[in-house]
Amino acid sequence: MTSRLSLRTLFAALIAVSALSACGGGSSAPAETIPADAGLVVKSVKSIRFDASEYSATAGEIKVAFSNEDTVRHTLLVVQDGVKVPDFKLVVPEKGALDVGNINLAAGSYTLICDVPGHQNMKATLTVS
Ligand SMILES: [Cu+2]
Repeated sequence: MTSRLSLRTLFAALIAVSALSACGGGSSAPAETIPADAGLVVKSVKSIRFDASEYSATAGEIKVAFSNEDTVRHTLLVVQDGVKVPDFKLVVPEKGALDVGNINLAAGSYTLICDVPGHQNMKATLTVS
């Protein structure tokens, strides 16, 4: 009787724990707010990837917001024809982090990358028009 009861209690506790972790609880700071006037919003998400494979933006000065919904550090750089756009790098060190920066881009096709070692799968196309 006693052992059966404790097993049941243990089971209930396990369910409670898994429900908690499913909610993503445990991150310390609440996610910062993405600016409403951002011209490009990129999120890093679970499994070391961006939240989309293609993004688009309007040529000129673009406010880029980069958020982290993953649990490891990510960066965001813009590359054109194999050359990084200078003086632009956004960094989100942990879950819930947000970095915002401006970049001036002419119309064209660009690649978004994360330069953290081992994250070479993080690639997306940015079409600026
Ligand atoms: Cu990354």
